[in-house]
Amino acid sequence: MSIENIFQAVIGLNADQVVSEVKTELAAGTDVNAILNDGLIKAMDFVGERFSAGETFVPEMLMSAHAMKTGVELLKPHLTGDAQKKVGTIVIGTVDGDLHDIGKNLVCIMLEGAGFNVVDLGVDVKKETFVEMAKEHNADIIGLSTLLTTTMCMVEDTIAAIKEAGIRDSVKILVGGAPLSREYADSIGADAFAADAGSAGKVARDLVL
Ligand code: B1M
Repeated sequence: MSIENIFQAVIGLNADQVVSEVKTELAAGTDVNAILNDGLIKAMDFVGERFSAGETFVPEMLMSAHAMKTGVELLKPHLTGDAQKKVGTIVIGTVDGDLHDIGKNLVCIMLEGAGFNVVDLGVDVKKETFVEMAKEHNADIIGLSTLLTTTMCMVEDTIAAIKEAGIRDSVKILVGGAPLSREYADSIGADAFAADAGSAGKVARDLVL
């Protein structure tokens, strides 16, 4: 019932209420994945549907996104295991031209939970930066995220840059984001595709273990 309050707080653009409701649920011992999936993520999906239908607009979407991110921050310590041995390093970011980071940030949390050292480059990341950072951190995996159909081509461009830099044989490439698919990932030469944050940890582990 109170997970419904979290849902309502996100769609109601109320970050303070998200904080208090999430704290209440954590204190009550509610499953963290239920808070994440049935409260925060479900609310963001709902906001997206309303946006698509022209029933809500960018400023409201931003405020809901802020409210959701505030809730995710509270969940973070509960989603990641602090005593886990690192299984590898992943350099991850949202590709050039794309500013969406909520999904990518969730993926980062799940990758940390799966035991990775995560180097998050943020949003609007140039292909050269992915290459430089992968070299600097001796990355096992490069993770490329995009939410826009207009920036899907930057995923392919970044993979080309990784090949040109001569590091393709030493890194695996994981891609994800709503407009991508396994078929598309295969067609552009990525090693793996993860449909959501829940599967990203396992997919990434399978790449390196
Ligand atoms: Co934007 N936006 N947005 N937006 N936005 C979408 C993506 C859109 C589908 C909405 C719509 O029209 N229905 C649409 C894209 C349409 C298209 O490309 N064909 C869109 C648009 C058009 C735009 C703008 C162009 C709007 C405008 O200005 N006219 C603009 C673009 C700005 C830019 O990037 N250059 C824009 C801006 C914004 C905001 C800034 C307002 C805000 C982003 C805030 C932020 O991220 N900090 C925003 C939001 C919030 C959305 C929606 C509503 C929600 C996205 C989201 O966070 N979903 C979105 C509609 C929707 O998706 N329903 C929309 C929740 C998140 C948990 O899911 O991001 O899919 P998702 O991530 C999942 C998986 O995809 C996967 O795991 C994640 C967790 O489960 N995943 C990976 C993601 N990355 C991965 C990487 C991996 C593996 C898995 O490995 C590396």
